[in-house]
Amino acid sequence: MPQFMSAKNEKDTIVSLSSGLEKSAIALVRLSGKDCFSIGTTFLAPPEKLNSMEAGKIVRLSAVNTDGSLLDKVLCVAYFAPKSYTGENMLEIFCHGSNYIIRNIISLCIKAGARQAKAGEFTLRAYLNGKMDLLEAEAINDLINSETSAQHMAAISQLKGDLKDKIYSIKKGIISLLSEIEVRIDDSYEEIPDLDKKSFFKRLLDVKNEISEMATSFEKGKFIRYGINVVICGLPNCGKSSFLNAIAGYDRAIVSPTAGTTRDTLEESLEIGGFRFIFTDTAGLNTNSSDPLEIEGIKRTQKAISKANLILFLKDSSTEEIQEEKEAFLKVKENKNQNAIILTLLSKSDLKQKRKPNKGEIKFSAFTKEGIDDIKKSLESFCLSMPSSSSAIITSIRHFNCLSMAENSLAETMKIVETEGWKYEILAETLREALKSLEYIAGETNPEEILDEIFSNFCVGK
Ligand SMILES: Nc1nc2c(ncn2[C@@H]2O[C@H](COP(=O)(O)OP(=O)(O)OP(=O)(O)O)[C@@H](O)[C@H]2O)c(=O)[nH]1
Ligand SMILES: [Mg+2]
Repeated sequence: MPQFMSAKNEKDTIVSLSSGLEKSAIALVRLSGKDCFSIGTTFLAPPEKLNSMEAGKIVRLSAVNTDGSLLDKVLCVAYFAPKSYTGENMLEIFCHGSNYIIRNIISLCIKAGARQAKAGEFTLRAYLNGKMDLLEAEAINDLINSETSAQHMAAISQLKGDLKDKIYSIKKGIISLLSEIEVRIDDSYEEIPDLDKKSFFKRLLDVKNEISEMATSFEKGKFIRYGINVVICGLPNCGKSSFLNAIAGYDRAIVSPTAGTTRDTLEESLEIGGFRFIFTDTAGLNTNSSDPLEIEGIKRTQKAISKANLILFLKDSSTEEIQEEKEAFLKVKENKNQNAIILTLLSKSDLKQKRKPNKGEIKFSAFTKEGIDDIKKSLESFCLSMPSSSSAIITSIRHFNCLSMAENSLAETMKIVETEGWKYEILAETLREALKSLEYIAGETNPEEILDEIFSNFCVGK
């Protein structure tokens, strides 16, 4: 359980709408805190029925305005501390989903002494009351925000404890190393045999590699969380906007036979193979343009290219290769992010062909849709090829940073051994640092301001 539990674990009873903000058939208003039942009795009738509620059982009640008029017929469920989501007393009120009713129920709760919950405050209380660790709390938020199957899978895996188990086993490895060092720090333990330095160093390296492998899975985890930025580029009129429309399955972008149709960048987000791809259609790379609008468009194209993870460079297969195309391709290579990959696509395969695809190039037609599925498969394999051998993929920058810190501490430990020899006190110190970084991940120790930052990203009502 976190060390600073009491200060932030206020006595306030909090209230919030926990269901969606859209008008709906049913809405859920939740109260958490020791006074939630006494607050309920001020407007839920009959109060005797509320007072005799059993845990987890549904009870029908009437929500009554201050003037005694009926506001709504509601269903309520009570939970008693510590057996609830937050670990506190909780009252759930299922009312009809009118904004008017929701607003009034919340304001009746507030009049009776409750306070509007802050973002993530229910889950923060659950964490502070030891109902879940930080990894589970974050997984719940990820689950709520998941939109693709990869995001959902990563959140479920974290909720199930895959990441926690992995961290726990790594920590066990470090603790075992640390204990071997600590026991030898005090000279009075003379009967302890010498440290098997070779085996110790090997185990240290193994643990470091394990952490490093986990941290590397963030390469893929980033794509799962934020999506993959794909830029569609090439010479004017090569069929970029038509490709976007073909892959999106509807007329997203304007297409015309006039070169220079697209000026501004245009985005479309699609789920392919469980991953989210954010496609950006761009202005054609006309290196000879003198039109200020087109020049501005090309500037935006270059900017999009520099931010992309994947670049689709389109070549019109119904035309011969020209010098401008070679130059444009070189510009793209110069501008792209170091890790970004370029995939060359030959467009307009339904027309009379003036060139054949080189190795790795895929030909397609936006008209007949030939090749579109192959391109989708290729995009999918781009994600699957990302390193992530461990089942627990890191999708959070916070976890990645903690792992990197732990890895650095172990690297430091090894460096000390190599440069200064077996200085047990210093080695123990760096090993402890590594442990501390790993403890931050599940929130075994965590400064309060970090918690504020984590939970403020939650939705209100969770
Ligand atoms: N036959 C055939 N024509 C295509 C295909 N794709 C695009 N075109 C035609 O090529 C012309 C240019 O298409 P766009 O999709 O606007 O090309 P673009 O690269 O976006 O052009 P800019 O935005 O001007 O740079 C239009 O007349 C399209 O109908 C295709 O697969 N087959
Ligand atoms: Mg276009």
